[in-house]
Amino acid sequence: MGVLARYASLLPVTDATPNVNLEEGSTPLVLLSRLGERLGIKLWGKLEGCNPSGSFKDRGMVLAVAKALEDGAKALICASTGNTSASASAYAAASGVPCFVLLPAGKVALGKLAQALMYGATVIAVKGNFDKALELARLAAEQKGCAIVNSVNPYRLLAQRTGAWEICEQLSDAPDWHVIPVGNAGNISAYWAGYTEYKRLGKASKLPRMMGFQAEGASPLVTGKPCPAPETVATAIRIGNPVSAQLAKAAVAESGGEFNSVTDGEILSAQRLLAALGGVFAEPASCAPLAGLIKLKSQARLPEGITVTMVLTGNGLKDPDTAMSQVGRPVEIGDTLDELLRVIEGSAVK
Ligand code: AN7
Repeated sequence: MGVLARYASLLPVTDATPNVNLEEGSTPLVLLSRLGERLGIKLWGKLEGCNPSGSFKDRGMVLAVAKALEDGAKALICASTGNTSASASAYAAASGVPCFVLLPAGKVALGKLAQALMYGATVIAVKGNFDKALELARLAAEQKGCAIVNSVNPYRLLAQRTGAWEICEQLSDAPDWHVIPVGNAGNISAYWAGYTEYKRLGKASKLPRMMGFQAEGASPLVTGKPCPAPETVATAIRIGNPVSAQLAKAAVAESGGEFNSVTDGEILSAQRLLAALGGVFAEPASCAPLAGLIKLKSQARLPEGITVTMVLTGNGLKDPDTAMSQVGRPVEIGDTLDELLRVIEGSAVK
C-alpha cells in the first residue's frame, strides 16, 4: 500500500485526488547492531533507499503529483541535486504528465541522471548550483503555469511526515534521538512535524531530539549564514541557501537538538563503515548522520544506551562513481580452481 492509501486520514486526500501510487513508503527499519555496539547506542536505520525511485523523496512526491493532477496541471517542473528529479520523473511517467527537471550541470550522481532520462523527463543541465536552478524553476513555473514539485510545494512536506509515523509504528514509540542529513532542510522539518503530530494524537509518548547534519562545505545552518559556493562530495546536499531553513531551525530549537557538520572524509568513511558493518549501502549524503554520531561519540557527547533512528535517505547505487573511488578492485584470476584456492588461502579466511 502506498502512502496516500496508508495514511489517507492524515493527509489532504479527497475523493477528487487521483490515486497516484508506486507503493512508496513502508520502508524497513533495520537494527544496525554492530554499529550500535561500537557507538554504545541502539541504532536503527530507516532504509529510504528502498523506495521505488531509491530515495525518501517518493513519500512527498506522490502527494505533490496527485494534487498537481487534481488541480489540472499540464506539466511538472523541479530543480534538484538529483533525487527530487528522479522521483518527480518517475511519478510523472506513471501519471502520463510531462516533467521538466533542472540540474546543476556536472554535479549530479550518475544513477540519478540515468533515472530522470530513463523515466522520460526533459532534463536540463543549468550552469550554476542548485540554488540558482531552483530560482529559475520557480520563475518558469509561474510564467508557464507548470506545477512546481520542489519542497516549496507544501504537499511534499505534509506527506514526508509519513516517515516519522512509520518509525513510531515500527518502534511502538518515538526514538530518543533522530539523526538526519540536511540539505534544503525539508526532511528534518517534515520529520519533526510528523513526530509532534503523532505525540498530539497519542501515538507516541515522547519527542526525539532532532540532530541535523550537513557537509562542512555546504553548512549554512551550522554557520548561520547562506553559503554562496557550496561544495561537497555528497552532491545531494550541495545546497547553500535552504528553502526550509526557518522550519528546520524551529525543529531543532523546539526539540533541544542541534545542527552539526562533518567533513567529506568523515562522510566517506562513514559510508564504508555502514556498508561493511551494517550491510547497508547508502549514498554519501545519507551517511552524514553516521559520521556525526561518530564525531559526537569521540567528543563524549553521545549518551550511552539511547535509541537513535537514522534516516538513510538514498540508495548507494545512485552514486557508483563516488563508491568506486573509495574501494579496491576485484581480485582477477583465470578460470582454474587452483587460482581460486590461492586467493581464498591468501585471505583471512582459511
Ligand atoms: C539522499 O533532490 O534536495 O534537507 O533536489 O537527496 O530535505 O533537502 C535532495 C536532498 C538528504 C537532504 N539526502 O534533504 C534534491 C535534494 C539525500 C537527498 C537530502 C537530499 P532535505
